Amino acid sequence: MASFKSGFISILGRPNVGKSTLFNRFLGDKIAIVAKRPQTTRDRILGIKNVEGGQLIFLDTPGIHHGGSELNQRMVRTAMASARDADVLLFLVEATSPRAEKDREMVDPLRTSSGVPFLVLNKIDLVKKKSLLPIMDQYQRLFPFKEIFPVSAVTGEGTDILLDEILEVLPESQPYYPGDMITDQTERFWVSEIIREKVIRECYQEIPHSTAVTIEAFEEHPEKNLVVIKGTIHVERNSQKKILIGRGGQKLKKIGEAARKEVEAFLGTRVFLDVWVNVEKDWTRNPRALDRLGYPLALNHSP
Ligand SMILES: Nc1nc2c(ncn2[C@@H]2O[C@H](COP(=O)(O)OP(=O)(O)OP(=O)(O)O)[C@@H](O)[C@H]2O)c(=O)[nH]1
Ligand SMILES: [Mg+2]
Repeated sequence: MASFKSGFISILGRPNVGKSTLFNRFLGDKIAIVAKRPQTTRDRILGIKNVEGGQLIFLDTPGIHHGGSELNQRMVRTAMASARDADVLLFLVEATSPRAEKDREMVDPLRTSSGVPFLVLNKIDLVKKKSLLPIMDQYQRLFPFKEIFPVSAVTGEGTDILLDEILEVLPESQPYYPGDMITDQTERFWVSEIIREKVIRECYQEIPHSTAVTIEAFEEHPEKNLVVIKGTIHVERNSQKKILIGRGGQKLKKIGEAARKEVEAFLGTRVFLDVWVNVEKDWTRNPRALDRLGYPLALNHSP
């Protein structure tokens, strides 16, 4: 009988390099939220891809960065934890702004993991092909990557080759998850992320990293082809609440509508989405508030 392969592939790198975009590309679905802005992903997001002869379990992670708040530190810890036991590590960098020297400490999590390290040079759709070789050379000197893959997560260029090589190096193993499962995140969590994405897209200038979203109710009414969802956007200060709501409630309405449309398309039902705003003073610095709002200390990802 042909052997079966399965394992965990952790996607790591600085904020905004395209980790979540690549993750979604592999999974063929928008499982993780994406934004033009850095520090969008805050959790370890798991996505399962079944192919002939294998099951690939991708872990999208928060961008590795230095930041002051407890939230920032927990995000980075989450990323590090997902590297620890991974079988393959995809270290993502942008071909548009290579900085091998500055990435010296970024590759630290690769040193302490037994996973096979691949360098993924993303966003090659934005640069001339001839600029790639010197960048690959710089990174090869920085760390003994097993291989380097130039890709574009947006166009898909190079991603099939990368997928084949990942499967190649995965260990022989039974699948970890049932064949019909695509993620371990709940619909509730996904909806909270979609709302947070719309907030980032609408209000990043004014409220860059101060929002969290919780879902208080998620009631399914199949007989009416309807799901009723109640969510709360938490901000750190009163002034932020005002910005988020906007004049005459316009901004919050826009955020709610954009989120509702996407959730409706995803769930395939009508959705009634009720979104509130709450001030949770300085929550990004408060360990107890972080626990409550969905950002506990990093756990291991193993099933
Ligand atoms: N042109 C181009 N843009 C890309 C590519 N990959 C990602 N992007 C864009 O880069 C931005 C950041 O993408 P994300 O996938 O959110 O990046 P991330 O690494 O997950 O960011 P964090 O979660 O904040 O760490 C988005 O605007 C993407 O559309 C690519 O291959 N080419
Ligand atoms: Mg991300």
